[in-house]
Parts: sequence; structure tokens; C-alpha cells
Amino acid sequence: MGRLVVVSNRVAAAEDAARAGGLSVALRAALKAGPAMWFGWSGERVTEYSGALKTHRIDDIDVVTLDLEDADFEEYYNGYANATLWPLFHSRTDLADYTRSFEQGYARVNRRFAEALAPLLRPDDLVWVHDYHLIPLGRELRRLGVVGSIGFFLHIPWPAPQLFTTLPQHADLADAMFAYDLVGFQTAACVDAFADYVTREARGRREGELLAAFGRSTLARAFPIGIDAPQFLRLARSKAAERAWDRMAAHGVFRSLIVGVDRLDYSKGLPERLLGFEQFLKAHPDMVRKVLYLQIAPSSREGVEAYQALRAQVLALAGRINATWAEMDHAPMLCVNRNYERAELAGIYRAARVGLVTPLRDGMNLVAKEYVAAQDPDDPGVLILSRFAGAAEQMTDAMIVNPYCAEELAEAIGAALEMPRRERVRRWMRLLEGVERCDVRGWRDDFVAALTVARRRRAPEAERPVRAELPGADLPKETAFSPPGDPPKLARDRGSAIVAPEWRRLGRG
Ligand code: GDG
Repeated sequence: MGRLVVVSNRVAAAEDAARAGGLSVALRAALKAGPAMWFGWSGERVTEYSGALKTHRIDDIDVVTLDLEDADFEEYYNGYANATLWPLFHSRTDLADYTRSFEQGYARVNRRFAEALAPLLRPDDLVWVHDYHLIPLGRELRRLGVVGSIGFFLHIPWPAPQLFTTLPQHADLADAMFAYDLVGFQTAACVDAFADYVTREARGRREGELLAAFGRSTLARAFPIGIDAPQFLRLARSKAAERAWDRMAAHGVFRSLIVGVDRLDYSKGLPERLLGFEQFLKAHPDMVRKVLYLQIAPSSREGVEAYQALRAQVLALAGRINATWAEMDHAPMLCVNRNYERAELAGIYRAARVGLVTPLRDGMNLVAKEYVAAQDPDDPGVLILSRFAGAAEQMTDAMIVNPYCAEELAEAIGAALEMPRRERVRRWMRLLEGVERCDVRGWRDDFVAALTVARRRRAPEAERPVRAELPGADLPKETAFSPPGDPPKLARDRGSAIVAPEWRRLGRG
């Protein structure tokens, strides 16, 4: 049985479990099913890259990591990943930094990842690459001759073509997507955005899930990510959760708790949310003493300028709200710039009558799903969810809002606080059903099954004619590979993963 090899920028350290973020928790759950390897950056920095690999085990997973050098950290991580692609993919071209050295650092690190990973791969491994840090990794692996299955999943949104084309290297980045057998997105809307680029800008073709451009083809499909629902339900009933619930309940006696939990990131819509809460207080002065809004906002990416500015902006707004509405014995909101353990978060979610999840743009948003999973079945809270979170495609029983409109947010908070128990239970049951049905295991199983099939389409048997073995072979000839280009020849030697030099010319050399 082949291994599932997951590649992501960061790899969780064994001791991280309690505080790990969504992606790390999701990947750990995804890797539990069978023989698996997890490959990525250790989180350590060195002055000069050595290529040395470190290994350890988490549960039954072989974890292999490498260190980044300081220049990689600045150009690849803080630079291209988080100051170029992250803002662009979240539709913030105003914040996107297109400094050329960032792209060079990004290409260098992806090459190094590929060079370190390729020798570790076995022919029957399924390689699953994650997120915007590593888009070119598949193409680098192909350049090195890896012919096995490689799939890619994007955790963040894919931007509209008009935005994506502001990236100077847009064609090269899109080309890299075609080195994968399967590309997965969070939502159908993201698949469409990618396909729009392919058809309009790259003069490619779309036939259902099959996309053809740059002389190659790939399958594109939505795989909405979920949480580990049974684990989160258990967490919500744990001692640590109960203690957090007690603390919140004591703090919020006679008050309804409103909660938000987000990394301090401009995609999460925090200033807009605070303005919505402020508007709610203005519109309902009688409610000032009856609510407590707790915003948990741990810092992230502090090396990137936009994040420092955001932190200052959010703290200033929270200060203004309290300065305006607090009294000597009462403050309407708390903004906590620190990290809590997952079990504590579960208790906090459970204590909250309203969960505020109002990003301006979000691939999925796992907090929305965690909030639902943590609720008390007899007295559940209300989820207020931005229409711009990927989760809104599935969680239609939430109160769906436009986070840009402070008045709309204020009205939604008011309506959520007044919602009768029957209505809350009705909405919550449907939401929970969805969270349990589409959990992280289903996400993993669906992706792995689709990757296995996609790979078979691409031709394992060397005897069969090359063109018939490639996805896209069933498209009309003139549309399957456009602009025209030769499909890669298939490996004859199935005994080794490193066999198809033809892939090399697909890379930039
Ligand atoms: C990316 C995409 C997509 C937050 N504060 C604490 C804490 N968290 C945890 C939450 C949740 C996770 O971090 C955040 O997940 P999100 O999905 O909301 O957002 P991103 O980090 O931006 O994740 C996103 C996701 O990838 C998965 O595909 O949904 O759209 O942007 O799990 O609970 N965890 C702990 N302490 C905190 O204070 N332990």
C-alpha cells in the first residue's frame, strides 16, 4: 500500500497539538488513516541552507523537516507567500507587494523542497501538496522526474482573473497548477475563478472538471474542508472546556456573550466587525450592560508590515469602543491578543450566545464549524457568518451577512440575541448535521480517492498510447491541449519514481 505524503509549508511539532491552528489540526487528522509522511519546514531558521533533513514521529506519521535560511524566510515566507500571494488571493491588491526578489526566493525554496523530497518518494506514494506557499512544488518534482500521483489543495480563495493578472508572474504560477493530476479548491466559486482565468487569459479549455492549458491538463474540483467533528465535540465536553465555560459564565452574569476567534489578519474583517459592534451599541444603548463581546485575536505574521498596522488599528478601535461605552464597573468588550488552547476555545464557544465569523474573504473558515460543534444542544448559540467565507456555501442556516456594512452587522447581532430558542435549535441542528457529514476525514477521503482516479486517467500503463492515457484525451483534439504542445511522455520504468526526463522541459530549468 502506498503512503500518503503530505507536503505543507509548516509541519506541526509534536508538542504543538493543544495550540495548533486549523490547517495543522486538519492535516494531522487527515494523516491518521494509514502509512503516511508529512514533509515541510521545521519552523527553524539558519544563516545558510544545508539541505539537512530532520525526522521525528507524531503518532504513526513520519515527519520530515528542513530548515529555511534567513533570506528564504524573508523572501519566500514573509515575502512572496505572505506579502504577495496572501493579499492578492484575498482580493487585497492594495496590500500586495510585487518585489521581484520575493518571487526568486519563492522559486528557490520550492526547488529546494522538491530536491529534498524527491529522493524520499516511492513509486506508489500519493503526494498531496498544500497551499499557496508551494504552488510550484509539483512542477519542480516533475522536473526532477517524479511521475507518480501529485495533487494540490488550495486552502485560501483563488482570486478573480482581473485580480490574478495583476501578479507579474500570473501565467507562470497558473502553469504550475497544470503539473498536478488534481487541483482542489475550497468552493465551487474558487474552481470557477481558476477556470475563468484558464479559459479567458490562458486560452485554455474547460470541459466539466477537466481543464486544459499550457500544453497540459488537470482536474479541478471543490473539496470543502471540515473539522475533526467527533474530536471537537469531545473537546467541548472536556474538563478544560468546562473550566473556560465557567470563567466566561462568571464574567458574563446577566450578560449575553458574543465571541469572535481569529488570527489577527486583515482577511478576517476585524475592524469592520468592531465597527459593526459599535454600531449595535449606538443603536441599542439599553443593551450596553447586557452584552459582552470577547474577541480573541492572537497575532500572526508579525514580520509583515500590514499585520503590525492591523494590530494597532484593532486595539485602537477596541479602546475607543470601551472608552465610549464602558462604566466604572463594566466594559462592553474584551480584545485579547493571545492564544488559547483548543479545549479552552471550545468552552468559550459553548458559552457564547453569538458566534461572529465575519471575514472579508476566507477560503473556508474553520472557526464557524468549531463554533457549531461546541454548542450545547439544549441551548445553542447563533452563528453570524460572512457571505464571503467559503463556509457560507455550505452553512446556509447561519445568519449570513455582508461584513462590510456596519448597520447590517449591528442588525444581525440584535436579531441573533433575540432569536427564540426553538429557532436557534432548528438552525443549529441543520448546521451540526453538515459539520458532522462533511468533516475532515471525508475531505481527506474524497481528495485521496479523486487523486487516485485522476492518476489512473493519466496513464500508469506504459503500453497504452500516450495521448489516450492523459486526462483530456477524451476532449476533442483541438481543444484538449491548447495552446498546442506535446503531452509529456510516460515513464516506461515503473519500478522507480524518478523516470520521466520529459517533464524537465516543463520547468524553467
Ligand atoms: C486557512 C484559511 C481555511 C485561532 N485562534 C486560536 C486558535 N485558532 C484556530 C481556530 C481554527 C484555526 O485557528 C483558524 O482556522 P481558519 O479556518 O479560521 O483560518 P486560517 O488560519 O486563516 O486557515 C481558511 C483553513 O486554512 C483550513 O483550510 O479554513 O480559510 O485561511 O482552528 O480554532 N487555536 C488555538 N488558540 C487560539 O487562540 N489553539
